[in-house]
Amino acid sequence: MKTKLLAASAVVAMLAAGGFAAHAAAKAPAKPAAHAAPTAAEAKAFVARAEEALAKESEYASRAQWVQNTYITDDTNWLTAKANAEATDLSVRYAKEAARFNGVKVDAVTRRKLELLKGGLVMPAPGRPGASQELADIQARLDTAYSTGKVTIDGKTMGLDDLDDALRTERDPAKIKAMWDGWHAVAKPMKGDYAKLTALANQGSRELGYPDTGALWRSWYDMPPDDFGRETDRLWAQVEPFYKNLHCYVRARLNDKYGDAVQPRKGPIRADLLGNMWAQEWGNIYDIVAPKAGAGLNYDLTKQLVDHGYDPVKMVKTGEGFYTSLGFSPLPDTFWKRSQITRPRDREVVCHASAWDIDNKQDLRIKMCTRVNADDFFTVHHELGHNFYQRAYADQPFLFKNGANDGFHEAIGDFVGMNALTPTYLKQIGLIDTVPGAEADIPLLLKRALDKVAFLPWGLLVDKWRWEVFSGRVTPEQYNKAWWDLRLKYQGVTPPDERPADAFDPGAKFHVADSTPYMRYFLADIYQYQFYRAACRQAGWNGPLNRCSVYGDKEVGQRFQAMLELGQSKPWPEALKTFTGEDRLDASAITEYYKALNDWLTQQNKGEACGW
Ligand code: X8Z
Ligand code: ZN
Repeated sequence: MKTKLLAASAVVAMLAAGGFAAHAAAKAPAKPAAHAAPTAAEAKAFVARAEEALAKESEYASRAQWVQNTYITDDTNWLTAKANAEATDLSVRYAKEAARFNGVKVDAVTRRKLELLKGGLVMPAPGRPGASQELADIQARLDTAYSTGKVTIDGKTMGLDDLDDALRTERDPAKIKAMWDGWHAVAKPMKGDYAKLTALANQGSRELGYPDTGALWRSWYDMPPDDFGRETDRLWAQVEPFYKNLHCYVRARLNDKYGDAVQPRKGPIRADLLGNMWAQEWGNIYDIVAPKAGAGLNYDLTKQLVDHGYDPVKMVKTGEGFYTSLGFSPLPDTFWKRSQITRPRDREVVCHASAWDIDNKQDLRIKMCTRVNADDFFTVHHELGHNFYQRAYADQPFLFKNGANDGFHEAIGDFVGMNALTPTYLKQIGLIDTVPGAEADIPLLLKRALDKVAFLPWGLLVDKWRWEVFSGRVTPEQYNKAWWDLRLKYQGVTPPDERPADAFDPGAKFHVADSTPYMRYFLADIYQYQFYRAACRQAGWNGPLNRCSVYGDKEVGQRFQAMLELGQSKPWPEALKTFTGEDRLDASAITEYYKALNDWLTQQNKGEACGW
């Protein structure tokens, strides 16, 4: 099962509170006294009980999940599903009991905690006996199918991490398509389970008073769920013209390289040609789209990492170094002993990167199948952001041990990663010899935009699709068509071929198979630029924004830490304000950062029929 408030553990997996073992009965919510109107004192006592029990369960489940994630077998799946089912039951019961205090006047902290308890599940099961176990079993099957999926290409068996690696550099359209088709075929058998899981979670959400699970997910942002939906559209409208400009430019360069038969000059882009399985980040095809005129980027970060003898542990140490330069304490020894930094040789694991806080205190870990390349260099900073956030809010009460919202949690490490990718910083740590001059600004911006601006429509559409699925507007027969309709509408991409009738392409993405909400990454893609703009202002930077790095700036670090320490104790606009002075999501931070690139793209696109 998934709960949000118990998610302090695995940040990507957003998994459960612990299953409860022998002493479960003692921790079950006390039965409400029949007919008595509840009092504020009872509410407070209830919250205290819930926090204590949920904290214990969270640790139990985290440990089970860690073992399962790093050693997938029938038995670890069984144990984890059992723990998750028990934890779902417990959380659902607390959510229902919290609703008993709806009309009761209580202090602000207790009210916030009650609201968090009511909405704290990600995939709630209905209360009937056996439902939570059924939900947990289905989830375990989907997770295993995804994480152990294999594709055979030219007699070679490849897992997703191998495919991912190959897609970075493969430039033969037929070979690319074979890998893309192969991976999407892995998702086909998931469709039936996915439909069952959706129905179960919807029943559970309705019992908690939400129209469907999508409405539950939209209720996490300190505003009415419908307003949140509109916020995402407002933000998209702010960045859409820039995305279309980037799309137009990239499509033309792909057409130059591959010709009309592979990538026409007009219409959508073939989704498999962008250097990433989901066309979510395009930085790997920088070589195809790099500006011709003038000097370009004079280094390739992947090559620099390899040439400087980096290994995965050194990448993580380097990431930690950025945080300590801001004044954060080094990671505990247990982090280095217990993390999974590379893929173990002889067993199946969940390779999708995640960060964990096992005991909600200091047992922090990452779980990655790190490779020495620029993407993973960034991902290391991303994951450590989760860990440093977890540690910063470790002194909060259990229900506030979380990000101000889930977008904040995803944005912390990305903000640090943005700094860590600046040439100034790379030179400071000896990864490059010279900082390229002003002539490299457009190339630098383009490289970043290929990853970060290309991501925006994708970050938006994954949950647009799920919201439709949960609401019932999209039925299982329409899953795949609705998926590609959204991919066309927002990303302007199309599959390399007509899709088979039984395809279930959304299942080819980790977060869909794993039921991890995705709008958080769209939000994070905006917050991180707000954080960055604010940090650079605080640091007194007045050069081009993309050249700013706050490495070593302890004052900025201190202010940043002050925001992180709040955890989820305050509505997110307050947390945002403490660091940036702003209290709204504002995509102007991203359009400002890329202004010079957008102007340049407009020039380059003269004569092209942009759009699709
Ligand atoms: O899932 C992740 C992180 C773990 S929280 C590696 N990300 C999204 C993805 O991979 O799809 C980071 C960027 C978006
Ligand atoms: Zn993350």
